[in-house]
Amino acid sequence: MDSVGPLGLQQGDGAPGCPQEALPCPSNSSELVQECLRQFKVTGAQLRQIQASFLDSMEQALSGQANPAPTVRMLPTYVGSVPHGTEQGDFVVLELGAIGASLRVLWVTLMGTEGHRMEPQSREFVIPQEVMVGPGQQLFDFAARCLSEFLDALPVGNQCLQLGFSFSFPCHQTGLDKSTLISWTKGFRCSGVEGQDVVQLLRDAIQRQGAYSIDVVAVVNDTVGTMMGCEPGAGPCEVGLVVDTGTNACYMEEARHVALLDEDRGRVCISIEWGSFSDDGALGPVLTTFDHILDHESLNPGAQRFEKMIGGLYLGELVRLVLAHLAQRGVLFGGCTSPALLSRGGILLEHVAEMEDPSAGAARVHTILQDLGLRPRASDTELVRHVCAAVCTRAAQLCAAALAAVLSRLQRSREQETLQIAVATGGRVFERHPRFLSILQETVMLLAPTCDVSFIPSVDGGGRGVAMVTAVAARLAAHRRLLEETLAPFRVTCEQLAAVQAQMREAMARGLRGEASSLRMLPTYVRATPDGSERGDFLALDLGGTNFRVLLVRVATGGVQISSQIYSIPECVAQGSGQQLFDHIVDCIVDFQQKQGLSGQSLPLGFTFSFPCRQLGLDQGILLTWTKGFNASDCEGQDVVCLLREAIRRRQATELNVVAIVNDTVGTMMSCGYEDPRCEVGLIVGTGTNACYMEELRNVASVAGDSGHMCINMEWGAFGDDGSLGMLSTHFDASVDQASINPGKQRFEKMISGMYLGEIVRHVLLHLTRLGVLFRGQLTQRLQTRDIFKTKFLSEIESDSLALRQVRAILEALGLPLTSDDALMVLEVCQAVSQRAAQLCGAGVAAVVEKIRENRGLEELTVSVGVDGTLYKMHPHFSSLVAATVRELAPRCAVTFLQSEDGSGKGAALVTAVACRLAQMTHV
Ligand code: 0WK
Ligand code: BGC
Ligand code: BGC
Repeated sequence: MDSVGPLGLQQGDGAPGCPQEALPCPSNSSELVQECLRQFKVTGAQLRQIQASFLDSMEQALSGQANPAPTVRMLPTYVGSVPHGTEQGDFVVLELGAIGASLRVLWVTLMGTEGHRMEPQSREFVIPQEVMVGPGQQLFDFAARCLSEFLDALPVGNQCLQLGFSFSFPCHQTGLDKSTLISWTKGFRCSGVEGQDVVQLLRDAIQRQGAYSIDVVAVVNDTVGTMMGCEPGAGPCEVGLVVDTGTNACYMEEARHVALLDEDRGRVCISIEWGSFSDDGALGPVLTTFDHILDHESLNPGAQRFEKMIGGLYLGELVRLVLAHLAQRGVLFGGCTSPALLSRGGILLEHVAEMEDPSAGAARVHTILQDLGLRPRASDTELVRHVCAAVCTRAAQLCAAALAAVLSRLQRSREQETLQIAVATGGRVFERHPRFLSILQETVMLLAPTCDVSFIPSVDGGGRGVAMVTAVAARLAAHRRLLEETLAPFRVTCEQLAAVQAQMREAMARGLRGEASSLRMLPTYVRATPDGSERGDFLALDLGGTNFRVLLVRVATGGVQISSQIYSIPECVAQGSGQQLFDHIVDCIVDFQQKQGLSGQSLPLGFTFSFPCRQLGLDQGILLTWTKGFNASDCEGQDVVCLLREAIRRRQATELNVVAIVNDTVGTMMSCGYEDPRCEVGLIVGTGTNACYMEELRNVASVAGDSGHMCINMEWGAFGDDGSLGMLSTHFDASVDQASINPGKQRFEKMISGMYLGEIVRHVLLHLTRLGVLFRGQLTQRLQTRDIFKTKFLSEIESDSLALRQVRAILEALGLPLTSDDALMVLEVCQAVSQRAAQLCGAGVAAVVEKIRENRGLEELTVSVGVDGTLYKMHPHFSSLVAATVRELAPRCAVTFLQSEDGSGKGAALVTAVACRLAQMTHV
């Protein structure tokens, strides 16, 4: 008598053949078979338990639970929408892994909504066993060779072909064309591939093959291809179910339920990878000893347990193990076995499907068993059919339990009591097995009675679906290329930034010498930064930024106290008459004095006037030109201190004593200089942008004296107005400049500051929409509205803490019709525009600090820069990009950026205090 194997199964000496003397057919062979097959019976309760445990595992994985790791993977596939049939074009599809030991290449032509359906051309190539378990490079080279062989037969010429790669194994996808293999399944076990990006491996192999120019634009799991290939009339299918050598399903989940994704809108296709489902509690009771043997002898013991009970690669094996067991016990075939019966893979899915097919008579079963080297007796054929039926029925029922869990998940994620859904099915188990689909349908109806499910067989194994995804990927790839081309001019190189720095240095030198230069280098008559001895109460005005502020500044030994009030400057006043503007300013001052109980008190007043002024003294400033949307008449060329004093006179607010006018850069430098005496540069990046710094008086041609310092207001906003920034200016900058109230002016400012960045972004978005890259090409009225895209949106959209979902919310509030990819592209546009602005600003600061270092003939310079302005303060990355650019371009300067807390009003008060102190000293 043969020994009993460790699993308690009869294990003949394994040698095929018959026992010495033929074993009579035991009378109870049928019971013996039934008793053996009872193991494959799965009760309704067990199926429901599997369904429930499966659903739990799905939801644990969706929520990103890692410990214990759920046994189904729930992998996002980056396919965000079911096909809307508009896809067009010729695509090559390479299928690897869907159909066991062979790969398939297809040529698919998509005709869009209008055209009729074109039959894909395809060819199948058998993969040699040694290639399936050899080095990964060998497998991908084999695939690339098959690709060429297939294309050799087609008139493709040397056009660049777009390829969709259907790779039917568990992969972590990070994009439509980026996918890392987690683990092989289904008889594949090539080395050097797990953990690698399989798209890159294929691209490298195609490169090595070098026969055709093929662009691999998408990698797709076969379930996704099956779902996407669903006949438009029948669908849309929102579940893809494959039972071929392996088994798996995908479905459209609400993106907000997928923790891995930073999406809250729309749906995303999830590849469940249910082959790895195992839950001892639920599956343990239905696993038979044959399942354990099969798993133990498989290439990946312990893995894909669920798949090994359903997949076509295993159904034949399970039947073989049962038949071998029954034969060795003399229950079947008179105890005879055969090499096919005793060797792995001896019985294939085709055998099982045919033997179970009611239309295939006993004779056909007999023939098949004979072809397997067996000598079946008449009674054997029916018993064999029972074995096939038991194995396949269980497979279909288990598949149904999993599918029912998916349907329950869909009901939950869509909060629907009932669900009407189309499931695309693919794979040879469906095609070849006569009853698999019907058992599946019946069981699903039992387990998911509130779901109305229609099963749509995929017409060509998903090749079309893969082509659909490839078409979408190709469109997205084309969009990405157009986005990159559009944003390329904003990518400023280090060399270009160094050139800007050098040009700014030359312009500074020319400006200081009083020669023609786009940098006016205006002396401010501030000769020193505060030394802490300033004292007194001062009124200060702060005009030119986002807000107009009136301040009371008390400078005392204990420090500086400020109380202030913001007043608005309506556009009609900013662009009205100068008299109206200055009368409005004085009204605000008087209102402030009343509120502060200062009425009648004569306090020295410092006026931060943030516009280019040629100063003739501390309290004399001739407005050269308005900027930042101001355009009040009869002011340019006027001394604004006089204009203010006239308005004060008109208002009889005689107690107001204007002592100093300062630029906001100077006010900011002084304000920060009060805390840090090394602060010798003032920088504003707000509505406008500008900088000032302490220059050696000897270098200032327009002011007498060779010793000491003079703070110079560079008015760098106008840098490049002589065309010197032409090489960096884009046609978007030109559009913004043309549409501004001062075209041709403030070109540097218009590439950097808050008043313009939003507009630059809007023009880029318009351009990309016209190209069809964004917003489905819909040019909405809102997007064509000037200034609708505020610069603060850039700061919000680029903040790291903001998920794409919030980016979407901002854009939707703008009434922009978003697709899921749009938000990401808008974010990239904002990043490109703000990054260039910060780098250009950094190049400017580098020019200034290097000037100071060289002025003082220092090897190393330590200096602080006082900064203010909404853009600099609010944008999440602007300040760090400026600092990084300065480190790059001025490595011998240790620069500290001090964000001004109290604005330049305090600075204006300090300048006034210094002026008052100097005035007292001269009067003493
Ligand atoms: C606050 C300063 C003010 C300056 C403004 C610039 O107190 O003088 O003009 O920053 O920033 P913005 O308000 O334009 O963003
Ligand atoms: C793979 C899946 C694939 C399924 C059907 C499984 O072994 O892990 O990715 O979808 O087989 O081909
Ligand atoms: C003005 C400067 C000012 C800067 C920042 C520019 O438009 O010309 O004077 O410093 O904006 O507010």
